[in-house]
Parts: sequence; structure tokens; C-alpha cells
Amino acid sequence: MQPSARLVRSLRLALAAALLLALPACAEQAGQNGIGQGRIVAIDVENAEITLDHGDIPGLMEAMTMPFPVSDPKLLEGLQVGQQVEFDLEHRGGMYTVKGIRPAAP
Ligand SMILES: [Cu+2]
Repeated sequence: MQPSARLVRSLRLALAAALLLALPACAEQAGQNGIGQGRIVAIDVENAEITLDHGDIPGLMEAMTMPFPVSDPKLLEGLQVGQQVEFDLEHRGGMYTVKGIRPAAP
């Protein structure tokens, strides 16, 4: 084997090893989603926030009353304090965000 061919071969091996090592760093942690049910305690359109007295959301959190940021303040239009709702919750990077909300089926 000529020296140049050997060099090319070891460079290829080094490149392949570097690509393999770089792969796990590219995998971004995916968000977790859940659907919750509860009652509206407060609505804050200005701060795009809703406070919900919600039941257990399997895999995300137990029952409690807490404020949630909403992804779009328009989601709060037409909702009323005291209303029973169903909502879509996303958990990503330690943050809980309401991505959708609708009156609960009677
Ligand atoms: Cu909660």
C-alpha cells in the first residue's frame, strides 16, 4: 500500500468516527404533551395567562390550581371564569404552556 492511500484511509476512518460522536448532540429533547380538564379560576388576556383548577394530568402533573401561560392570547377569547374546560398542555424545557383550550363537553 502506498503511503498516500494509507493516509486517505485513516482520514476517512477519523471522519466517520467524528460523525458518529456528533450524532447524539443533535438529538433535541422532545416536548411532552397532555390533555387536562378543569375549571377557569382567572383569565389574564394582557399577560396571556390563565389560572386553572385542574385535575390530574397523567404523566405531567397532579391535580392543583395554578396559572399557565397560553401560546396565543386569542385562545382566551370567549372564555369565562367558572367555566369547565379541556386544554392541551405542552411541557418543554421545564415550561408548561397551554396550546389549546375549549369548553368541556357537557
Ligand atoms: Cu398544575
